[in-house]
Amino acid sequence: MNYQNKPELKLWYKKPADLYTGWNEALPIGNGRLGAMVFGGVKRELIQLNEDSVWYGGPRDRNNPDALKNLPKIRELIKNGKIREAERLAAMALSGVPEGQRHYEPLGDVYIEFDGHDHYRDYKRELDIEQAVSRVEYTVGDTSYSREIFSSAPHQVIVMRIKCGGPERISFRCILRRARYFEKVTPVSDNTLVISEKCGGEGGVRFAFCIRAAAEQGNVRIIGEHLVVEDAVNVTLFISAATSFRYEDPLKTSLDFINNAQKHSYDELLAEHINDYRKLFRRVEFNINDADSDESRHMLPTDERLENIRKGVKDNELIGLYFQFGRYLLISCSRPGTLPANLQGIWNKDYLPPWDSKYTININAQMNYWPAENCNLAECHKPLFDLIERMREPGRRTARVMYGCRGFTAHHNTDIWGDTAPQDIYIPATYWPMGAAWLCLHLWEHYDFGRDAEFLKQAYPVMKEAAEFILDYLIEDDKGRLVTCPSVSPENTYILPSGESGCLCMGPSMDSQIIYELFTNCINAASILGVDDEFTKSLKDVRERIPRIETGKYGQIMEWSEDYEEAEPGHRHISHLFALTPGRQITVNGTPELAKAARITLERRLAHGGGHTGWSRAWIINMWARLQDGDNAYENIIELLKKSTLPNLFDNHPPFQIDGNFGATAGIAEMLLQSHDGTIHILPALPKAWPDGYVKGLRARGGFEVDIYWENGKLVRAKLLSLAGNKCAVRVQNGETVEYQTEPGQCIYLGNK
Ligand code: FUC
Repeated sequence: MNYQNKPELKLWYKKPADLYTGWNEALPIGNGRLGAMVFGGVKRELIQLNEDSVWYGGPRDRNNPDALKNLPKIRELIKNGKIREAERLAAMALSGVPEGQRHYEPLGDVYIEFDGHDHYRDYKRELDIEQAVSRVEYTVGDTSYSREIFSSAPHQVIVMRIKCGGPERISFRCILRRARYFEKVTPVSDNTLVISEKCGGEGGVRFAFCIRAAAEQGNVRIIGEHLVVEDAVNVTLFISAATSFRYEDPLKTSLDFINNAQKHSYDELLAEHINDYRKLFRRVEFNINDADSDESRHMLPTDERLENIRKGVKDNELIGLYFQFGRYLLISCSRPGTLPANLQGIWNKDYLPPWDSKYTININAQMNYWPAENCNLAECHKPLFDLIERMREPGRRTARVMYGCRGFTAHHNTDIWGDTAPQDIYIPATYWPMGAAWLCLHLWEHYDFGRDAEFLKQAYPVMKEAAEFILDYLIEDDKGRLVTCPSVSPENTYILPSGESGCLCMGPSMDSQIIYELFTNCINAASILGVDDEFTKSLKDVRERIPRIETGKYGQIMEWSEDYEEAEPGHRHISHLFALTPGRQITVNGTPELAKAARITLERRLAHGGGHTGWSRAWIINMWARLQDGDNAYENIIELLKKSTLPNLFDNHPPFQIDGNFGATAGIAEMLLQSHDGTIHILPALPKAWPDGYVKGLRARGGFEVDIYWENGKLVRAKLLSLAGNKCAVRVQNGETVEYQTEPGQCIYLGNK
């Protein structure tokens, strides 16, 4: 295979995205904090903007003051099988007051109206994910026009360059909009417009967003609320924003961002941007040789290639693009110092978005970060750790006020302020106190991949606090096991032998599996740091008493601590397979019987229509990968592309939700390399559909970077770079495992060098 022959990493289209209906065709750019959807309109361009900290309203204490006194009663009702009554009381006594957290909002819109441009030809727009630059080009008469736009992390501005070549010049007018949620647009100089407002509700952030035009030749002025450019040759637009979440004076800060950017030439800004982005992006390469695919696919725009997949055309290269697009998105919406990727990353057009475009932490926010470590973007994981830190104080309060427990807790959602009180009055999801515990597993994963002892020192007390809550929250069931109560198996319903159905329960399997992971991580962390012998002893004792993973009447992994019938056997959540992934308790090599039961569970879910949301399908890809079944993993990638992928390659819940993008990217990496069971497993789930290919720069736990080359479905060579100097056990396709002791910087070669 020719390793030099790399496919172009571009999404491209022959038509603009429709301004009114085409948000799912528009192309996302972002620097972690400041994002935009670029429509590429010819006569009318729309840049729909987001800034990650523009949220409605301030922090609140929503802990239910009646929770603690009703908790014993709710527990008793559940123990006695009076589920309906327990749920009725929980809805009043355990819900947050008020029931909802804060929501994310758009920053605003920039509309650009070009003069002339009625008839155009040779149109093309693209998103180059090797550069993180979006471009539009077309011709009007004898003049060619082009636009280039990117969101610069080094300069914290969005920069758009508009150029023309030919007899005509560039003339347009710009307006700023924010639906009905703004007071006015203000000119602050003869080339700059500003919206500077407060974002609703008590304690909401103050924000500003600005646009400035700089033209070569021609002129720039302001008429009314329009920024007007006439007869220019080249124009550079600068868009910036800031909020009081980070800056005391958002308007001054946004203007400073533009002033500072303007000290550089456009070419410098572009070069710095590309350079900064590539430091992250270029760490991983993935290429599947597509010899048997139809070569003419290269001539087709991305949306048509996606359509072809729906018709059954094979296009591995599009899968490669989709994988890298996931990495592109994470770099573009989650950088050190930004907020973590929410349900839509940073890209949201609605003032009241689906599920508030916040953080759902019973799978979705976690899934967003599954590719961070294995796909070599560890620093993009950091915003999640900042959020966990922000949740600590509110989470302590929730633990104490609602449950009388130590430590910190959170339920199935959180928001910009780290709100930890329950969200919604929705029985299948709301009364689930495991959010903080699950999030804290990410701290260990970050350590385990990178092995930075300093990081572990800071992370351990947070993990410990999450564990302390669990120690206090657990109660004994009638078999003497220690279980969470009340809780739910997100977001499924069970049927009791009496025919009564319910959600509230004692010890759903997922909770016990999360607890097992959390306690194990704490025990390992404490031992590495040489602290807390007494505490870890109590964790070990309790870990012995939580329910084991059990199989039920269908041979499946039980979803609850009793073998209840599921009301929806095809439910999108497959929470009881947490132990398979992202957890590590079920492994093909370590627990083959449980792995078999996990397969039955998965097949049962799929047979009943499971995987119908994008993220659910992405989870399933990861599950098949962990079951070392590459062909089924591949089939589910195809299903994801067929059924849950929008023209701009955004994942479709529906509507757009970014978790499926990230989950699938992580899953593809897991097909090629795994390291969760104490070994580094090379090509654990290679599908027949990918006979030849290579991947470079994936990360394995223990501080390793791995390059893998394969042909005819067999490993040809692999290189493992040891960054932390740990020992490792490497397993190859025939199951053979070889152990190595390494020095930092040392490379291990398998096969041909
Ligand atoms: C959970 C899921 C839904 C959706 C929402 C944001 O409640 O069950 O499918 O992803 O989060």
